[in-house]
Amino acid sequence: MTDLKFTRRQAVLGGAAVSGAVVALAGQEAHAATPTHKWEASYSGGPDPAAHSPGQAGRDYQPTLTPNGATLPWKIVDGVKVYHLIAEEVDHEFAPGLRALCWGYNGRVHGPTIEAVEGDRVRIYVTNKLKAPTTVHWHGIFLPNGMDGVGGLSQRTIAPGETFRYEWTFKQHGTFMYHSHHDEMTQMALGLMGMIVVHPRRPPAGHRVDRDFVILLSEWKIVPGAKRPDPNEMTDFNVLTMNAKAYPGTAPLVCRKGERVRIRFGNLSAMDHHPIHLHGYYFKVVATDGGTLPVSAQWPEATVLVPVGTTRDIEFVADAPGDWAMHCHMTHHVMNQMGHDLPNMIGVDTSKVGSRAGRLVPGYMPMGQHGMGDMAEMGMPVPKNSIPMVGARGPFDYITMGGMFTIVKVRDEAIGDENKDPGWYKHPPGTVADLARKEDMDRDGIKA
Ligand SMILES: [Cu+2]
Repeated sequence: MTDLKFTRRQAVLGGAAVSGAVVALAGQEAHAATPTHKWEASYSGGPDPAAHSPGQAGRDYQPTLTPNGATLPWKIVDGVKVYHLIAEEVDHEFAPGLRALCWGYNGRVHGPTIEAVEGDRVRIYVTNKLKAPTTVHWHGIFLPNGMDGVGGLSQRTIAPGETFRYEWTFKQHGTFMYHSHHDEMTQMALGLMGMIVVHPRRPPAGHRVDRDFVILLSEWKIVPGAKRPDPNEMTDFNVLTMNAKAYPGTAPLVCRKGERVRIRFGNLSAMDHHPIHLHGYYFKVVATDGGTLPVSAQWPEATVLVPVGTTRDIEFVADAPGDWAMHCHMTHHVMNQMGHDLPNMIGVDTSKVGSRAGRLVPGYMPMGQHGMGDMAEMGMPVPKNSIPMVGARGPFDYITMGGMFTIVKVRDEAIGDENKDPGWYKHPPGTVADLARKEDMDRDGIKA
């Protein structure tokens, strides 16, 4: 009885727990018929997911948007959604000025987002065009053990040139990921990963949003000038990415004022968790890769920690127009190809060093005595194909961040569905911080 009361209360509090309530109210029999013994709040589709026809965009869900990425196309064969992933080497641009030979899927780094609906039967072919064996693991998905994709443990690896078939029925909704699960350290460091979004068959109340973005966080070591990422790196990652792009290569997230926005983060970095901070808003953390959180358990944040190997969904209403920064709050993760074996020059008087050292090392330039902020714009000679310290020119000045940084652009006017960059925000007069006026300072007794 206690359980029933609790579940009813949850059902009143929010839609996310409704399926749990249905199970509890219908009693033991219904519980036995439930297709998974797992967390009921992540399942909305009724007792038999296999009885559903393939989910349709528009009718059953609002498609997600993967900035800088794509959604994997599918076709329907005898009621089954058929997808094809091709693992292959890809010449990938991280940001203007930096390319590297990575491993990805279907000509992309990372792979395209796989999108489906609860109850969909899916068949995913994986062709291996790499020179090494590989597998694909479907992170967080309830599936038969032999479809789990762990090389050696649940299947033999896919040899170069082979095509494997994975097949299951989605019995849950949420945000998940896929990645190689063979020679993981190497293959994930080179980019073999992507996101999976499964929409609820019967969206709980309040589930529908106007913009539904997908962002996969990852990290790389690319020695300036090198042609390939270095998978042996353990600590000193120097290219931090959202959907495999480092700012200024990252596309903005474009929203219209008043829209309900969801951002689904995944983190498949090798070694780092990323606290992602959104300026100008608070949001609610509404789901993890373990399923939807009951409304009573959702918590407000302005920064969401996305630990490695997890997903986090956040939701907010975009009610404040502007160009709002969204970035990892680890400050070394918003730098591009930063080296970390530098002497600390802060506060050092280098006025005489330059000319003396210049006699020994032509072109020597002492720097860093006032910080790193100016270095990106100095136009120092750098190795070909590298972007050390690079940020981007903003509407007011140089933006000194790179890496895991993007901009949420909220506009009053209509913006279309293509996530097209609307340019810089035009601030209403008098709403931008600027030089203080003398009469204001005099009035307020401020002496400078
Ligand atoms: Cu980070």
